[in-house]
Amino acid sequence: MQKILFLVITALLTVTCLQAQPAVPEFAPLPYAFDALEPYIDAQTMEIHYSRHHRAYYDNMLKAASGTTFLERGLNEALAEIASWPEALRNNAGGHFNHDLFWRVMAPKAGGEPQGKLAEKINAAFENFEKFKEEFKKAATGRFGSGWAWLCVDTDGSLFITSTANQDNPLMNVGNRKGIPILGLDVWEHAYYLKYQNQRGSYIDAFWNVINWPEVASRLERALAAN
Ligand code: MN3
Repeated sequence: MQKILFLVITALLTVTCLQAQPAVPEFAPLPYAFDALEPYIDAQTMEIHYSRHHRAYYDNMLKAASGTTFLERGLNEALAEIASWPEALRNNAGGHFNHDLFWRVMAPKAGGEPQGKLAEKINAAFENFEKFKEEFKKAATGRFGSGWAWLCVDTDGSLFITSTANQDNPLMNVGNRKGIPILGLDVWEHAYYLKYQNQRGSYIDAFWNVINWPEVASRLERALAAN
């Protein structure tokens, strides 16, 4: 009887494991050429940043996640409970998520100003677009050392700006203000040093010329639907 029970349980576990295939995130292609964001972000920085830095975070995330259930429910869910996972996952899964977002919220021939609901929410939170830019720059320049500046959606649907250290992000339960990031700026030196050297402020000013506002607006819609 015990043996039959054991066989049934083993069979059930096998079926369950086969069904629950881990959702391995992809290392998506850069949505434009390395030189597409010139002169604001130079081709050499883009190539090294995407092919080496981002690639290393991605590969190391898979390595650290292998043999664990980390990726099974999806990357966003995993990041939301990152405090209970090893440091290597926090750094590398964070690094992968952050860079994947970063490439997509930029585009060639972009910039300008946000439109529609996104513009309304920016005005509601920061008074106007210029004041939003000032506050975002303050967050990005004020982040000591390496990290990110973010525009996020709060649980009530309003927008706020925050910054995180290293490869943390506002999805993580690690003590920063939680929210759904819809725009992010990488302020690690590897993101700007070749072109801007120590002038982080000039790099932040250049960022406004490459922001893909329609993409940020569609991330706002998804965040509102998920809240
Ligand atoms: Mn980076």
